[in-house]
Amino acid sequence: MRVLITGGAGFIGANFVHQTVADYPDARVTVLDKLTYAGNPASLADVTDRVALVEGDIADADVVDPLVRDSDVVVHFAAESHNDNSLNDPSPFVTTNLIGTFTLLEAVRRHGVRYHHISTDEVYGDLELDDPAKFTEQTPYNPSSPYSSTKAGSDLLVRAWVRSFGVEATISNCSNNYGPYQHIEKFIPRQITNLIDGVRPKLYGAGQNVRDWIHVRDHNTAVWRIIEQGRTGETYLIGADGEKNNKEVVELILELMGHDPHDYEHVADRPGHDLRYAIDNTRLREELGWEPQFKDFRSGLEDTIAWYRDNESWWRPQKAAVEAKYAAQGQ
Ligand code: NAD
Ligand code: TDX
Repeated sequence: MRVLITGGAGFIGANFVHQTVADYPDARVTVLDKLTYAGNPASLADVTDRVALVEGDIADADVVDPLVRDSDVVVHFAAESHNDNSLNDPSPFVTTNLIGTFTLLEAVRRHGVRYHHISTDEVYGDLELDDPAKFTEQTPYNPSSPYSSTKAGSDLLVRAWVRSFGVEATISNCSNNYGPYQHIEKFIPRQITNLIDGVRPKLYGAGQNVRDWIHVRDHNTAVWRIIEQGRTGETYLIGADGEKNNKEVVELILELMGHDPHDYEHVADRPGHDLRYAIDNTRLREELGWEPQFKDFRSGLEDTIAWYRDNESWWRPQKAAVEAKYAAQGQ
């Protein structure tokens, strides 16, 4: 099996590459990654004997076409992925998330290659804090930010290419991931690395916003399950019943790292900040028999903290620039 993984030098993609190499010894793995600020070849350093890393842009048809032609399945993770960045400069979000996905879809259409599209629960907008509802595959799209709107647009392109051209594709929309190799601009690794540096964690606004946390390895086992057993043209929501508000998460990180759980700061809120995400994973469980393995958030977080402590050389080069950018926006 020849697997093309876009964005394989990013957080979830790199974890997916590691899992693929471990679980599919016969797979021939190629990663296509532009190596933006979020892509780090060091995340693949221990699998270089099994993985071909091609540096290139998913929006460049000349790069994409031969790689897709020589693949049996394309798993598309590459994206501009950070909401805060999309508020400062939406332009690369449009190019990568929309034109990049379009370019891949045209290539899989030409060559008849199986395609799996990685997306987010943010395409559904947000829920009220006191609403018992969760997102399902039937929830109407209602994205809030430039990031989530370009992800929503990319999902709709996939649906149209399935219906109009018979492309063999599946889509998954997952909730917030945590685990090793996540860029330190994101909430959990930012707070862990702040504490390593003796800096207090930063909560946007009142910290009441709720995210539905899933360990990245559970996300990726679900993706493989969908690739192998999912129905063409279908969407599967991925989540592990991990709803927590941001204040709870920061308090737990502080406690696990040996600090007073209330020793954090409130900083400027994110404009348009989505209140709450929550996934109903019934379809994934009942149709595909998937179950999360990392059911204990506390121990998953402990392992993640240990990873950032043990891998300072991986994140240290980025830390000063990330914090300078946040400081400039009062965060
Ligand atoms: P990330 O920002 O850590 O990694 C993105 C990767 O894509 C990087 O390696 C980057 O270099 C690469 N890339 C960016 N633009 C590219 C381009 N034009 N051509 C080729 N490569 C390019 O992102 P992530 O958190 O790993 O997210 C991966 C995917 O999962 C995204 O599609 C994201 O929307 C989705 N997702 C993420 C989460 C989450 O919690 N992080 C949750 C649900 C869905
Ligand atoms: O310093 C911070 N303080 C803070 O309170 C940061 C960086 C974030 N936050 C809040 C904002 C969110 O409510 O924490 C929550 C999580 O923030 P992010 O890590 O930026 O994630 P989010 O915006 O929820 O989006 C993530 O999950 C869905 C990923 O970045 C997306 O790619 C994915 O689609």
